[in-house]
Amino acid sequence: ERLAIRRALLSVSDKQGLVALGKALVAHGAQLLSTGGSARALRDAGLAVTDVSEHTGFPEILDGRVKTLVPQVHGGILGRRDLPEHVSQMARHDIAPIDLVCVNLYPFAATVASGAGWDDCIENIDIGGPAMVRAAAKNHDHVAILTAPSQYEDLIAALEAGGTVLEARRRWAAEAYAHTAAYDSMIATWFARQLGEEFPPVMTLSGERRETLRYGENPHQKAAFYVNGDTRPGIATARQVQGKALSYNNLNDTDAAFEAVAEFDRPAIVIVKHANPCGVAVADTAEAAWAAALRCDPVSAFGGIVALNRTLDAATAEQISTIFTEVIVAPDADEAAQAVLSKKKNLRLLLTGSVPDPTAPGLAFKSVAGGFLAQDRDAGRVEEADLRVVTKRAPTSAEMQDLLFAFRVAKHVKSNAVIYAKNGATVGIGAGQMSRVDSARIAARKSQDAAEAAGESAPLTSGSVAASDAFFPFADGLESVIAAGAVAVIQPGGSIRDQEVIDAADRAGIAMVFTGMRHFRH
Ligand code: 93A
Repeated sequence: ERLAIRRALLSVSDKQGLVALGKALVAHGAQLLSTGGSARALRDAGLAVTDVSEHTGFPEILDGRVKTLVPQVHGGILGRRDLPEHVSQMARHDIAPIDLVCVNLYPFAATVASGAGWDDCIENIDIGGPAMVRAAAKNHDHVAILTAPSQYEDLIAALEAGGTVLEARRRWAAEAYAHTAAYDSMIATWFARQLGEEFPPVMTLSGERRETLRYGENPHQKAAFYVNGDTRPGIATARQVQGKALSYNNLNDTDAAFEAVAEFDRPAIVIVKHANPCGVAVADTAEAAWAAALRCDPVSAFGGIVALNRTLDAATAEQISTIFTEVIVAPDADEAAQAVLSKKKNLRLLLTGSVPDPTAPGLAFKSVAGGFLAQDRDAGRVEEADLRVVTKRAPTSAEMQDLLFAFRVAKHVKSNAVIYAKNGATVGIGAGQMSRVDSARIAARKSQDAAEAAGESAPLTSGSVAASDAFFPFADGLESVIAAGAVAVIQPGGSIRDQEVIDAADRAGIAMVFTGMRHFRH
């Protein structure tokens, strides 16, 4: 059974698609009721609109805080058309039924994000909007509720087919409650923050479903991607220019790659496999950075995710396309680069508009049995001034640049992480081992393999610098790094055996600096 729409109430902050929706409703015989700004937008498009205040006989008062919070509106939404008692009460109180409510709420998140003050944020807490949304969703047997411009198309199609069906109204109702739940959770979190509680007593992870994914990490796991309205440039806000849909693993890896590449000021390339970088480089151009990053581990780079912190140009796009790549993510890509990549139908190209601030605060979550862990995202970064030289020999200025580079890479490599770097490029990455010595050895061995593949006689690690994401608990890890050819080392320090480790460094004549900051990543 299809329900026709005789009266619709439109009250939206996001005016996108509003006029098209209004036109379709009028064309199908509906009367439009609307509030201040929405009514104006509809009228400007030449549509006949009744102001809610005129309809109810009650003006908008208290600076708009009370616009729709009146029985004529809520009775019109909540009244059951199948109960004679409801129908007669509505008639007695002169309440006309409202068959469609289209509302999206005051932009609370955007107001907070804009850095607005307390009063502004409070004023942007929508009261009347959620009340109508929840009321209409409750009475979905008789009323359709729309909360996002992306739903208008379906509604217009339903009008053309003679009205809305119950199944669609139930789906819209579910989306409506998800919308108001996410909204209130945002407000609750904001309040707790204002009170100085970074971690509120109750935390609801809220987001809107962007898409249902084909599967999760493995084909037997179901999965979906949720976005929370955070405007941080990256995976959630990126525009996909070409290629098929991203998988769960693609999303995770692309996020890791783009967050890592954002660490660098110079043109940089990060190649990621299984959420770990397998090649990172900075250079004067993205093309040069690509060549240097690829050289680190060309075998692993096959089927990888490539991230840039600069606009992708045609020359770099050409080079990247010489190997099989799953995803390229960059702030932008010029037309020539897009033309190059368009020949690779399966390659996904994501453009983010800009690069995120790696030092910006934010939260990170991890699920555990029975709950989840919440922590600040790792926004820490060390600069040269934070370093303490602990060896007799101090790093040269070239070594210093590479040390800072390598430690920044270490932050994005799963622990235990050991990274060798030279001339602004990684030359060996050891990730995710249970022992630091193993990470050091694996990185050196992979570098040896890379050198052999490139037909070079010396391992790439000889004369390199090395970074460790956490301190060396014993001298053995450091000795293994020295054996691989590292001449300078960066590590947090802080082990009770620091002196043994420093002595080993001095015996080998290498330079070592302590950061005082650790970058575990699990
Ligand atoms: O200030 S409110 O909480 N009080 C209300 O009675 C009310 N009714 C609708 N906010 C209210 N709204 C909201 O106004 C809607 O949720 C929508 O976001 C906005 C649309 O206002 P306008 O049509 O004037 O742009």
